[in-house]
Amino acid sequence: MKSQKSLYWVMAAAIFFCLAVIPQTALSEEEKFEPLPGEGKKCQIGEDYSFKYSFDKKPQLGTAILKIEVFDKDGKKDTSLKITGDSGMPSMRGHHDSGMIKFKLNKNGDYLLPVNVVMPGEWDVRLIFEKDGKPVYKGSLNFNV
Ligand SMILES: [Cu+2]
Repeated sequence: MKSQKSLYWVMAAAIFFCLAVIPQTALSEEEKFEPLPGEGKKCQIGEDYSFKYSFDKKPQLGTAILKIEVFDKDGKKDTSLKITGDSGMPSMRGHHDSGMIKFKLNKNGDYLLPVNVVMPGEWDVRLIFEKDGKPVYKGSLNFNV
């Protein structure tokens, strides 16, 4: 009798989790990434920072290098943030996603991430900017190949 009752609660909790918790977290994760205005355009991160992104060449099949430059309030280049990026195809989530990969800094203070484009279509890169271990900005950029 007692085990039946606890089984009921386990089932109820499982159903609740599937119906309520999973779709909400999936949805809010997707919503949190702000669409970026475009290559070379300035994006504001709160009051203190801004950034812009560009590709080394028009993305095509193969590896494209995504470059991000971060600036402080005074317009000086800043390298104190940590940036990670997850590239993939929005229409084929889970098929080619790279997972979150950390950008590498070059000598000029540019943040660089190789993006592996393996098929034609619409691609996106979802970006997370962190300052002192805390996320300060989430944005996503799209491009077509
Ligand atoms: Cu694909």
